[in-house]
Amino acid sequence: MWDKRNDMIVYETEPFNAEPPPTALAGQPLTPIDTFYSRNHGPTPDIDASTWRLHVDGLVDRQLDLSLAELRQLPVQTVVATLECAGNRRAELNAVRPISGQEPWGPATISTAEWTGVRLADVLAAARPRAGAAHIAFAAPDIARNASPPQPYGASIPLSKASSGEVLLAWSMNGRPLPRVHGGPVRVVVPGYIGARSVKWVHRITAQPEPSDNYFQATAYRLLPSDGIRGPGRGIPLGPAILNAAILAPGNGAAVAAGPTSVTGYAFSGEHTVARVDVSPDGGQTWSQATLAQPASPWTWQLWHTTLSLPGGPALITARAWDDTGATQPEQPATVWNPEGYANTAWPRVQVDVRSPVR
Ligand SMILES: Nc1nc2c(c(=O)[nH]1)N[C@H]1C(S)=C(S)[C@@H](COP(=O)(O)O)O[C@H]1N2
Ligand SMILES: [Mo]
Repeated sequence: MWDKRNDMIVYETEPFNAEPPPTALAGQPLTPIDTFYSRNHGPTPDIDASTWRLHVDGLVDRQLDLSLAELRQLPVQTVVATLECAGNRRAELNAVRPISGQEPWGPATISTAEWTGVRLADVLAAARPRAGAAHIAFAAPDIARNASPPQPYGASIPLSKASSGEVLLAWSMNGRPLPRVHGGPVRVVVPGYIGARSVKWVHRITAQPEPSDNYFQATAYRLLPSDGIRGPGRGIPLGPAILNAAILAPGNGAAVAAGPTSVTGYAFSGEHTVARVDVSPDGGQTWSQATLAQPASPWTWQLWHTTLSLPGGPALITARAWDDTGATQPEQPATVWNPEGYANTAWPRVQVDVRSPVR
């Protein structure tokens, strides 16, 4: 479905929610479109690019109403950026204490693409936000039935982020027209922020003094205290992505031959840089450093690899990333467990069975 690879892990078909098997992401700086995860809260709209329009309003000197052809007259910009769903790795939180009504995402709800479009900053410069504008809200037409009350998808980011050069209104992904399921004809791409802020099928941009009151900004995508009571303004709103990492290969539960074992994964720290990744062959007793690949841009994950020499029998491979501020990942999912199951950044672990060659 949606031209995805056959081995995609599909949690729901309508709305479409799917991630690739972790090994499909291994060693690839850019994720092929057929492998890129997809997260949807409502049915995928079918928007005619020739009649699509973008309205810019709110606290601006000049309201805009742009066609795609008009948008394309602004300077074209390409940014390679990683999108990570805030629910990435929720399955490991479910194992601590079950989280109901949320997709049990594995560690592959993250992908990287080359996005092309125009800078949101250039559109805002044309509209000229007024004094008092502090947030830029995005609205889309897809209606999320599970929102309370049911409503179209929306989100916002601070004006300072919206005015930075990296935030795009994109119509192309990996050199191809933006596929419908990924937000075509035009989506927002907010590099360094949780995926939820990269609003697909965007049709309205509003400058305002406060963050969006849309359900997905005001109520969902927040770290709730353990009482789990949700409501507008409750919990810590998620914006910039938090330092995270995963092991992509070998896969969890894999059998590997004794001797040197190649271990690969990603680390991602949103607006920061990953400074180091440590890998342990024994569940965190001893550590060595992985080799970090040069990232394709400041806005992408950093792939890493190392070779471990594992003794025979069961082994627990563990990793932990550090960023350029010295922050590192918490050891246990229980430390970061939260009622909606967002932002699991605990040490990733992969259990393997090391088999000695038969003599
Ligand atoms: N209009 C709209 N935009 C949306 C969503 C949505 O459901 N509707 N999902 C958000 C979430 S939670 C994520 S993680 C990303 C997923 O983008 P993708 O489907 O291109 O991977 O889109 C975001 N933008
Ligand atoms: Mo998400």
